[in-house]
Amino acid sequence: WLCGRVSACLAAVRELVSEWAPRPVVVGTALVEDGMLLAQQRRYPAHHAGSWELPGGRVEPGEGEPEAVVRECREELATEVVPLGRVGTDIPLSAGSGMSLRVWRARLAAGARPPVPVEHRALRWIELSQLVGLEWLEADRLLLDSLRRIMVAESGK
Ligand code: 9L3
Ligand code: MG
Repeated sequence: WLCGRVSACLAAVRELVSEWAPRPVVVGTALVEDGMLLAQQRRYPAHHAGSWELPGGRVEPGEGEPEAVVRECREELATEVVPLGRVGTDIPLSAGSGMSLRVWRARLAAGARPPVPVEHRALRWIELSQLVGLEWLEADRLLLDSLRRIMVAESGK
């Protein structure tokens, strides 16, 4: 009887700890130049193909978030960016994945090459008026208000 109680108790503790554990982070990059935001169109997986997203991907073990932003932009856009700070709030990604999307504002590094779509179908510099009409991934769409604010701030410079 005691063994049963102890193992039930351990199971409950294990469940609590896994809920408290930080969710693995996927970084997104809000690259804004001249008041325009860079969006990229996914090619895979099938249920994401054709939708638009901010460039980025999973933070690797031992990697900082700004480092992950720089690495993902090298891999996906073949360019150099400078992370500037967080944008908006964490967005939980699709149920079951246990990951969160965390977006960083960035600019192109001095002398950086223009971004190109290395593994995506297309890239597009989006103006404010085009922001809402784009077919964004669900998670990215939740950040449109925050993105609009930084585009407005940047276009005033
Ligand atoms: N995701 C959503 N919005 C984004 C990014 C970069 C990623 N702006 C989601 C799509 C995938 C997961 O995060 O389910 C991992 O991203 P990736 O490694 O496939 O880019
Ligand atoms: Mg990616």
